Amino acid sequence: MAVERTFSMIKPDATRRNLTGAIIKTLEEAGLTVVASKRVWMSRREAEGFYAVHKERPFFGELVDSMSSGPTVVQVLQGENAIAKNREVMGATNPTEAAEGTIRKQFALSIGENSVHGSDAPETAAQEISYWFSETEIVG
Ligand code: DAT
Ligand code: MG
Repeated sequence: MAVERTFSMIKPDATRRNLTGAIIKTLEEAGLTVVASKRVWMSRREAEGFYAVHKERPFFGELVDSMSSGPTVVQVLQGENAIAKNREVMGATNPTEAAEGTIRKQFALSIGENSVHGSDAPETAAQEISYWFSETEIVG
């Protein structure tokens, strides 16, 4: 296994319920280190750009509305196998299918308001990190 970086986001449904600390605690307990972090209230345009891969999906409008509805915390996580590890700790997209102890099982409200985002592969991790952070903002 190699030390990797991945992109993570705490979504508006979670910041609104004051779950930022609880989510970061779960990530840290899984061995992931926060090496960059900032609070961002994204515009609709930023949300559309970030989720462009989903633009043809029926839920795209709802997704953009929800992601631009309040503050998010965007972060870079670092650790052994960080991309897969973060996906594991997040749990399945649909919280009813998420495993016990995962962030989505504990905190998600629905498939749309599922509290966290995490990159799914090395290419998307690199793209998503550079969408929100410059190299100088990442302190490993
Ligand atoms: P993930 O966030 O687990 O990578 P994804 O990339 O398939 O899942 O979808 C991105 C986000 O879009 C997801 O976190 C919540 C929203 N979404 C996905 N499927 C949805 C659906 N059927 N209805 C409403 N929102 C959905
Ligand atoms: Mg995804």
